[in-house]
Amino acid sequence: MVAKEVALDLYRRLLGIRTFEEKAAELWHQGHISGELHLYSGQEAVSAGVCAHLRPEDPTAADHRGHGPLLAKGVDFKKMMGELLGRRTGLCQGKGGHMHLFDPSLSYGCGSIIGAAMPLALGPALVAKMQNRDLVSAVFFGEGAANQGTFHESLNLAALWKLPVLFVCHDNRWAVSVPKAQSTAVPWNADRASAYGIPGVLVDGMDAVAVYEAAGPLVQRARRGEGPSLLEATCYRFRGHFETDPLVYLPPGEIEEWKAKDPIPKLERHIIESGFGTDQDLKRIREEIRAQVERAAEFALSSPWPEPELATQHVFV
Ligand SMILES: Cc1ncc(C[n+]2csc(CCOP(=O)(O)OP(=O)(O)O)c2C)c(N)n1
Repeated sequence: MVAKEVALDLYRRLLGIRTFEEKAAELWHQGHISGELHLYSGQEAVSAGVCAHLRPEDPTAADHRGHGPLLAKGVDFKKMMGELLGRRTGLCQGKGGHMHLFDPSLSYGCGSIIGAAMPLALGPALVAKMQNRDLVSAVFFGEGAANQGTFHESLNLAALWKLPVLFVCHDNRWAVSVPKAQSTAVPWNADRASAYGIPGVLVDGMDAVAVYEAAGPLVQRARRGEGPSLLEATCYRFRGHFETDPLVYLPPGEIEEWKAKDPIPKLERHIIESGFGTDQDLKRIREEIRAQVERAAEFALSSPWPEPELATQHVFV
């Protein structure tokens, strides 16, 4: 049971992600976004529940499906939408695109190479430890990435050096079209944590309150200097791997089965049943967030393209 403020805060984070992602899908299908688009719809509770414990200065890394943690940390919708549309006003002046989002104000970065974010999360964790700062480095990835060597190397070194890292694995059942059961030797990645002597926790990633409650003690132990842990959240992506995915590999009825567990109506029921808010209150929040996302889309669509000269700025060599 969480307090009213926490439940409503989680609701805003869930809605921020879902509403932004739906608008991004619409803009992609209208041809406003170049390249592929890997959306986070369905997995919102994982980022919302974890990021509610993070401070802006906590280093946060993610992979190709990285919109969730950035939105959950409270990114400026306008700057993020600008980046998706490749505009000059985007987070990276339109040069990164949707898979390469960087926001120094939220200590956030993501990239397209599967498994690459985990070792990168150890660097800022080591710095925090050496500087005696109580920061937590959170890294978000998929269950497919958990079969990369980088997962095991990162868990091992983080455990050995007792680094303040929270590894967050989204088990959304599919790595593109490969089901977890055909790629992973054990049913749960959380169990792999024991091989490195660190806590591994399995949580229902369709339940924002459950994720919030599971992540809290792990974040706090990292802040106290007690080392890393692994949180595995069972979840599901409500859209294709990317927007051109025909979804031919899915067993019939699977998407519908998971949509019935949608984290947003679940939290709405919890809020209403706990007396934390009424239907009207929730409608007001939905409208407010919808308006913010619409304004961000208008801002991005009317933003200029980056000047060609910018191509060579921020290039090291
Ligand atoms: C090193 C590397 N290999 C392959 C790819 C192509 N690729 C992109 S997403 C993906 C699957 C990732 O699955 P998972 O980690 O479960 O994340 P999900 O897409 O389910 O969020 C692959 C193989 C890549 N981007 N990087």
